[in-house]
Amino acid sequence: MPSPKLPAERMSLVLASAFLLAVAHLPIAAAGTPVKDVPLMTEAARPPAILAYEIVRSYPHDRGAFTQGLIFRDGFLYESTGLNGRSSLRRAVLDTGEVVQRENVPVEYFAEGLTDWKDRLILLTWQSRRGFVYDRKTFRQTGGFEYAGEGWGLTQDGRRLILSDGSATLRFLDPETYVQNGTLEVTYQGKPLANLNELEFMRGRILANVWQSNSIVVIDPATGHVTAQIDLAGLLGAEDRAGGVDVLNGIAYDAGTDRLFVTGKLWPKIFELRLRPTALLDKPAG
Ligand SMILES: [Ca+2]
Repeated sequence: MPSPKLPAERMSLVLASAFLLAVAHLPIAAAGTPVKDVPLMTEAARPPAILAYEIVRSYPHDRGAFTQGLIFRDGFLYESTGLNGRSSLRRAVLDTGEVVQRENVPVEYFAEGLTDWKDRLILLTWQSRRGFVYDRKTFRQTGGFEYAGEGWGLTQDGRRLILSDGSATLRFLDPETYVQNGTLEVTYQGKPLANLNELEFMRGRILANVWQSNSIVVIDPATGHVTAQIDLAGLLGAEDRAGGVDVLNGIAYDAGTDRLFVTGKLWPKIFELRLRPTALLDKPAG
């Protein structure tokens, strides 16, 4: 008479049988191997990772600047400011905040996003459907172009201009002809994310302010998915808010030194931030 099996052995037999049954019911991939690691949710619906930040330094910023666009090139900050009658294009010294060059935008225009392409600066306007092109050194206007709808934020990825218009859809424009040649719908946990505002291309990702929020979102340019988020609600202290400030807006990246700068409309400071973990910002493989 065989000795009765111990409960543990019985259990392992039961588990082994259950496992075999389960395997038998797994969907079979084309190659004949069972599909493994079925995700609990789709990639699009996955909550974005939270990037932590630390303030490396802060720099002075003109409290009268209603910041709409911000970039860092050749050691200077270039900034566009909005509001009718107060719209301008500026070159500023980072360390002191001193505006060393300025071109006012005609009063009928409300300036918006700003980026560069080669030796040009390209400026959007809010509802005039008109872009302005300037020589980056002299600030002399060298051209212009028309586009449909509104203009909010502007950046470029080395191949295309990327424009936001307050909706969840980013538009790609040819940087030589300014003709639209593509779009990208931005989604946050699978749902369209509207109010995308100032933009910056950084390490293969699109960073975007979201109007009236204290967060910057990190967008995968291949899918439009928001893969990470930086919560900056605590960035500006109470003493800096005194006197009146508007929303967080303005992102500039210096690729040469891997430095990230952020500010807001009418903010007295520009902050240099260090993000963690930076691997989340790296260009996806492939
Ligand atoms: Ca920017």
